[in-house]
Amino acid sequence: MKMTDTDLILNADGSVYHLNLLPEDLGDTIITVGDPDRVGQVSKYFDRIEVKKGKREFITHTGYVGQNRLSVISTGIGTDNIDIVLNELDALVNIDLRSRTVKSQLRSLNIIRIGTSGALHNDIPLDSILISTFGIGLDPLLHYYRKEEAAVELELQTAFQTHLSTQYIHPYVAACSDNLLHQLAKGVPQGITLTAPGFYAPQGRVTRAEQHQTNLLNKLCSFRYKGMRIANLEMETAGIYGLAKSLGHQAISVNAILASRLEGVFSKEPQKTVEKAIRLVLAHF
Ligand code: R1P
Repeated sequence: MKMTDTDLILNADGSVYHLNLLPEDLGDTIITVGDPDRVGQVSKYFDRIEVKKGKREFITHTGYVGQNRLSVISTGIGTDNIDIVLNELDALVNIDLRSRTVKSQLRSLNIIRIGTSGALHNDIPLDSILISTFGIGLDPLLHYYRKEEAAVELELQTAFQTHLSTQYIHPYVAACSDNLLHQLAKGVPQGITLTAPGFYAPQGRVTRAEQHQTNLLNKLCSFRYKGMRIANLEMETAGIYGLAKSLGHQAISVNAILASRLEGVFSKEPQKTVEKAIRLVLAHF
């Protein structure tokens, strides 16, 4: 397979179009964050920083924690940006950018999201950390890619589609990487994360606009499947899990719980909670 100049756009220095990175700029583990300002919040823990590059909302710092070379990259908000970030990350490791052909030896990246999120149940404490076992996507990103569907993903998808009972939404389901879950999740609460294609109505927030799903929050809360429930809401996890799986990478999402949606309460110390999530992840390197 050969990519054309428009399939895979490269900048004048040979870097990938949006991330503005060359293959050697990338570490072995990738931490994604939504907020470009969070990149420095992560890289301040690096023993040394070798690369600082960026374009638009995609800021990258690459450096070392001990012997481990890590890159932290901001994705901005939403799975439309995840489409760009994951495909360009994959191109950096799995496509020969000179010949524009797929390499014979493919690499599988470890991708760890450190993001913010709102809890759907009162027993998930504000300012706690939660790891996503599955992402349920209400966004359309994975309708454009094929991935291998595990039986549990298909069952969960069918159960949730039936529960939603609407023609407007077509959810997809993608699981986290078992390896990364095993590495990171010891002692950390876990749950299903719902990825929404917007912040307001798509996450059941009241706005002045009339909405199709007037009872969305309660509907999401009441979903149960084989003892599992939706724990939290955000805007990237399902896209990261689905596209990572489609491209052969490993992904996990670590959520700082900044809101209790049922109580309508927002964290008084969001930066401290995000910092807690960052330290939890970096403690593994
Ligand atoms: C919305 O405010 C943003 O915050 C959450 C959502 O997923 C969305 O990107 O995550 P981040 O703080 O990682 O951006």
